[in-house]
Amino acid sequence: MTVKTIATQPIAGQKPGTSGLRKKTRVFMGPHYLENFVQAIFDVVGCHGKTFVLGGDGRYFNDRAAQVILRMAAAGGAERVIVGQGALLSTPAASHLIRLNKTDGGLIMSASHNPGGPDEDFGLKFNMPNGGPAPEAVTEAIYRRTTELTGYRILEGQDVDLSTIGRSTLGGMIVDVVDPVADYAALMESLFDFPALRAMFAGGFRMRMDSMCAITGPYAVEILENRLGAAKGTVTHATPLPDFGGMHPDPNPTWAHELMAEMMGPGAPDFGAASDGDGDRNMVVGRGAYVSPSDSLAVLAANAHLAPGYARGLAGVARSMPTSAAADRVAAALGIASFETPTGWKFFGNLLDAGKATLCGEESFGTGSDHVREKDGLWAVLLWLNILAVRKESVADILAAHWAKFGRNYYSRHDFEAIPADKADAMMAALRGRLASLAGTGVAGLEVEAADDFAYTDPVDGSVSRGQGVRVLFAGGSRFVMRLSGTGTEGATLRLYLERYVPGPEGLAEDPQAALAPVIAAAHALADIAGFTGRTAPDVVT
Ligand code: VG1
Ligand code: CO
Repeated sequence: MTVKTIATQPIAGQKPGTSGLRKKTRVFMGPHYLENFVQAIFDVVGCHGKTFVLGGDGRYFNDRAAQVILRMAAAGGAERVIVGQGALLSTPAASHLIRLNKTDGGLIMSASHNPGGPDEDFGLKFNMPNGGPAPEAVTEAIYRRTTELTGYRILEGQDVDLSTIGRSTLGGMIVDVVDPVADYAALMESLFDFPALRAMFAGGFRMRMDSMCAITGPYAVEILENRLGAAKGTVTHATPLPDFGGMHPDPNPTWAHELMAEMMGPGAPDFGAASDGDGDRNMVVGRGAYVSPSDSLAVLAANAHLAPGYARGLAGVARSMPTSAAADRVAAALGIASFETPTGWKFFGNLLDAGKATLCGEESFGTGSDHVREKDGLWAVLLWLNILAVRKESVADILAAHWAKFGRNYYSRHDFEAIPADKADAMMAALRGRLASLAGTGVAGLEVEAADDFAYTDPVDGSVSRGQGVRVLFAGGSRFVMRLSGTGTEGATLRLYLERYVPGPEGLAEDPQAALAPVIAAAHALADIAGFTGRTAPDVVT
């Protein structure tokens, strides 16, 4: 087999966002697009003699992209690539395989919660030897490399059979096709009390897990139904499909509406959950009780010690800046450190590696721990189940008790999607321009206490990330945050994050949108969202 060098030119816009490079699938399928980006990754992280993990969430083009990446890895002299059978791996399972096999990193094919299909989205990201998403310095270097490429190297050869578990070679490179589920399931079994969970299911506990036709299907069936004895059919939409069956695999009340309807309806099971395209997000719902992701992180932090893997307690808790401060209150009560990072899991990596944080979470339905270096949807579901098995209370009761003890951080995120990018940029620029003069002024009946553009200094390596979101803090502790999404592929998505703290004991059972109404009004007035974008109401409320 011969290695060919194909002449190419830089392709504009190959800049990784919050989590890897995401574009329309047809863009990724365009001439040299995938190849250029993969070559830039290998040029930056090195390829010769290295071992990588490769897998994706099964979306359209996943199988073809895997074959291209394998041929390019072989051309670059990689020693070995470990591939999930069928080129499938959930993001947390890929993170685990990278760590377990002490590899040099991994390539994960996914656009995560974005829809899939020929007319939807595809994505690719590189994860480091620690199993976590490449930090900004590395993604920046990859981007710079895409702007100067003149060629890429690829092996001429046939497709590798990825449907059969076992070892083969491609040129001089070893290809190990592995069961995508087995090692991950073993890791979960090492963290959680599987006998107690089996007993709970055997005792009649009922659950619904909506895998949204995405990657967690096989994982959830194996763990929940096969190993824990949940009733057959507990996992719905369990077969990963190239277009996710037309579903939008984003586990929130809007897109997981089937699950929501069942959980809020008569005869609801005890517990419900959903996960996203690549399996790193989770939504958790009790019977008649939706759990906001920020509250979920706080409840998990307060109760993690009930699971064997966390029985020794937590070193610290980290959350992204727009995530509510509910977890901070738990950390303070536990006497452990809390950290506030920019949006995106790559910012948790150093804290986890340094042993400063054990649990991390984002308001965007992401929770995880130091067991891998990604957020992990099924892990969060299993930790909740473990807590339920020990406490033997309903989700609603656990939430109510949590708020009674810590007070409640009412929280909501409003997304305004597909705004023309220039309008969104103008709005953010205008708001940023006014930040310095906002403190002390009044808006819609609230008084601004402080306003800034969030900057983060990594406590481990000292790297600084600026411009991570505008935050406006009001007297009394309410706040809103505004930033533009870094994962979208069409126009700009404005994310407006809203929070209001109520200490209790009164006022803990309000509807979040009603409780947040003053903050919502202030945000609209201050940023003039309607004036800049023409939008008066969000597309998605979570
Ligand atoms: C969104 C979320 C962020 C998350 C990221 C990747 O980013 O807000 O919290 O880390 O998606 O999640 P953005 O830039 O669009 O706000 V996933 O499950 O899409 O890998
Ligand atoms: Co995801």
